[in-house]
Amino acid sequence: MTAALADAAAAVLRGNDLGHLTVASPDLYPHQWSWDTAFVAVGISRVSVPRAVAEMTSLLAAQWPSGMIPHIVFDRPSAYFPGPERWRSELAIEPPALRTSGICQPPVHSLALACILQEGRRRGGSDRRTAEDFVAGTLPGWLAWHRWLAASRDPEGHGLVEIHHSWESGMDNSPRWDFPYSRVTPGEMEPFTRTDTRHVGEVRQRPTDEEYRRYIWLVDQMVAVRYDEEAIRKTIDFHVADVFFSALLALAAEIIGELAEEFGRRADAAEMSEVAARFRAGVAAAVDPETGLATDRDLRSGRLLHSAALSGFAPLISGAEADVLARQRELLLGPDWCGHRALRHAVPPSTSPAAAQFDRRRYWRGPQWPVMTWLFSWAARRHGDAELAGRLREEALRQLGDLSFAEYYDPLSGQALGSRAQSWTAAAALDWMAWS
Ligand code: 9WN
Repeated sequence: MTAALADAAAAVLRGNDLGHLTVASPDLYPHQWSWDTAFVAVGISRVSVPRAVAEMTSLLAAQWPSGMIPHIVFDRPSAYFPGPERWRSELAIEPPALRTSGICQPPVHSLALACILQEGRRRGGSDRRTAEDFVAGTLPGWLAWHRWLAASRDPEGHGLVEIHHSWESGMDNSPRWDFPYSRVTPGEMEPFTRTDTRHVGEVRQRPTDEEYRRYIWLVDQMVAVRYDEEAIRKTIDFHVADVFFSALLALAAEIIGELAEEFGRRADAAEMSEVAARFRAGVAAAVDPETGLATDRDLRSGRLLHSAALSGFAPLISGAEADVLARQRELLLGPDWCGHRALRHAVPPSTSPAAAQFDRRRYWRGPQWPVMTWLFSWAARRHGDAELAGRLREEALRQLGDLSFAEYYDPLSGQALGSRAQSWTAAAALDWMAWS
C-alpha cells in the first residue's frame, strides 16, 4: 500500500508536469499557482532535487518588480477564468515580465527552500550542490518578497497582513469572508463566463455565482488603478487583516531568516527575525480569549470577524506561548474539530462541523483539504510536537488511500471532491511517505 501510494503520487506529479513547472491540476487549474508551487516543490524534492529547484525557479521568474510573487503565472493559453485578459498585469504601474495575476498568496516558499536544502544534503553529491547553489543564488529574490509583504501589506506595523481579495488568503469562500463580502456590491461590469464549474462533479462543490461576481469585481477594481498598492488600499471594497496569512508570514520569515544566517547574510537574518517576531505577536494578539481561536479583522468597518474556520488555529502555524499552543491543540483535537464524532477521518476540516456555516461539500466551507493537514503536521513537527504531527500524518495517509489525490474531501463520507489529481495533494503524500 505504501509503495503504491508513493508511486501513484509521483505519477500525478509527472502527469501535471509541463517540463519547467507543474500545473496545480490538469483541468480545473491548468497554470502555476504561487503557494501550490511551494507545496509541490516540497513533494517533488523527494523524487528529484533538480526538478524541485526548477519549479521554484520558474515561479521566481514571475516576481513583480515590487517584490510581489503573483498568485498565478499564465504561461500558455487555456480556458481558465479569469485569465490574463481579465487580470491585465501588463497595465500595472511597474509590470512583471511574464503574464500573471495581480494579487498574491500566502508565503510558504521558504518552507520549500528549507525542505529542498535538507533533501539535497541528505542525498549529497550533485543534489547537495544544486540545492545549496539554488538557495544561495535566489535568496535575494525571496527576501524581497518577504520584505514587500512586511512593508506593503502591514504599512503601520501591526503584525497582521492585509489582503485585498479572498483569493489572496487561499481559502476563497471560507465563512471568514462572509461579512466583508456582504458589503461588496458589484456595479456595472464587463460580462464573464465561469469555466471552473465545468470541471467538478457538481456545481455545489464550488463558490456560488454571486461570490464569483464579487471576486471579478475586485479584480476589475485593481486593474482600474493599475495595481498601485496605495490606491488599492484606498479604493478596494474588500480590505481585511488575515490572521492565517500573517501566521504563515511569521513562520516563513523565521525560516528565511535562518537560511540568510546560514548563507552569511547577517543583516537580512536579523531583519527577517524581527519580521517573524512582529507577525507572531500580531497573531497572538488576535486570539479571542473566549473561543481560543485567532480572528481576522475587517479593516473597512473595524469589525472582528468571528468564524469557526480553520484559520482560527493560526498560532499552531506561527508558534506561540506554550499555554496558547496547548489550548489550540486541545481544541483542534476536540469534538468541534478533528474529534467530531461524524468525521470519517480525524483531520482538520476547513470549517468546524459544529458550526452553522458548515457545508460538507462546498470548497472551503467544510471539506478537508489534505494540503492543509500537511501544513499543520509540518508546523507541529517544527514546533516540537511530534505526537500531533504523527497523528495528523497517519490519518491523512488513510484518507489518501483512495488514490484520487483529490483537492478536498467530504469530511463525513470521505468522498473525493473538487479536482482529482491535484498536484499539492500528491506532493503532500510524497513528503509524508518520506518522513522518518
Ligand atoms: C483561485 C490552485 C488554487 C489554490 C487556492 C484554491 C483555488 C483558485 C480558484 O485553487 O483557488 O486562486 O480558481 O478557485 O482556493 O487555494 O491555490 O490550487
